[in-house]
Amino acid sequence: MSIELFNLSGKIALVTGSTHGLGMAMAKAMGRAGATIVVNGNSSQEKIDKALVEYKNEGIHAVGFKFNVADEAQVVSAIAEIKSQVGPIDILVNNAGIIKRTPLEEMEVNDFKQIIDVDLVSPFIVSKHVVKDMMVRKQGKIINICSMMSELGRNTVGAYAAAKGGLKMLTQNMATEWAKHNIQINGIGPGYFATSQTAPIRVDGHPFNEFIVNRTPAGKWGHPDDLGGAAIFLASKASDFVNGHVLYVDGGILATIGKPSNEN
Ligand code: GCO
Repeated sequence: MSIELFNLSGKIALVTGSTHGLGMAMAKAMGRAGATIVVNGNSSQEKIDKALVEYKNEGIHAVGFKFNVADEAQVVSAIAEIKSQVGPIDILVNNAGIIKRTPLEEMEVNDFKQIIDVDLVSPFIVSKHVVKDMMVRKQGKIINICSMMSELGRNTVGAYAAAKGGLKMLTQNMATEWAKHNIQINGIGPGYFATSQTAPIRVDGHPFNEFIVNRTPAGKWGHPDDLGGAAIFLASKASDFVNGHVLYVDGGILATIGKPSNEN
């Protein structure tokens, strides 16, 4: 019985921004649990095709769809195409996101708006159009990828924190409005992970690198594979009575005030 709880066989999972990084890691984990993965990217078809080879080499059934999650018309047409070519979406992971690290007082308004658009409005757009079918089918899983910045501020990431803080509350409101349709909407809050997005602040000798290792009780950066279990859990029957919850996978960062750098 327990293994069945986490079996995603027969399920179709759309993971936005899943050609690389955390999105790909979560998608691969759900694929290994049996789901068919709908891979999304917006940069190039070449990047999607390259990712599909990676999924295939791991024995994961994956199909690719290039569309911009911030463009409602593209989202509507992509969801219709996915439904006709693959089937109705059972699991939606709103992972696609961007970040710009700039002091608030120096940030261009357009840059601020772009981050809100991609990191907060897009999950609303994609969810709004995916949930319609879930309501009819009386089943569905939506997982919004939040952040440490859903709970904490940090210098130079104010727009991203505003978006991710909003995404936590949007997750709670989606649960409030849609749980009655047997749809579970939750979030995953990754701590600090070794990805291309954090590469600039992770380089050897960068002060932030040492800071995070010291600030994280586990004493290290997360590896993208560390998110797989949380994704499978929130995408599976095992979380059928979990709603509006953000599951932090952060090595303990949010559990502690931290410690002086000379303390073990
Ligand atoms: C940063 C990082 C973070 C992480 C992640 C933490 O500049 O602080 O990029 O934003 O990516 O979101 O949860």
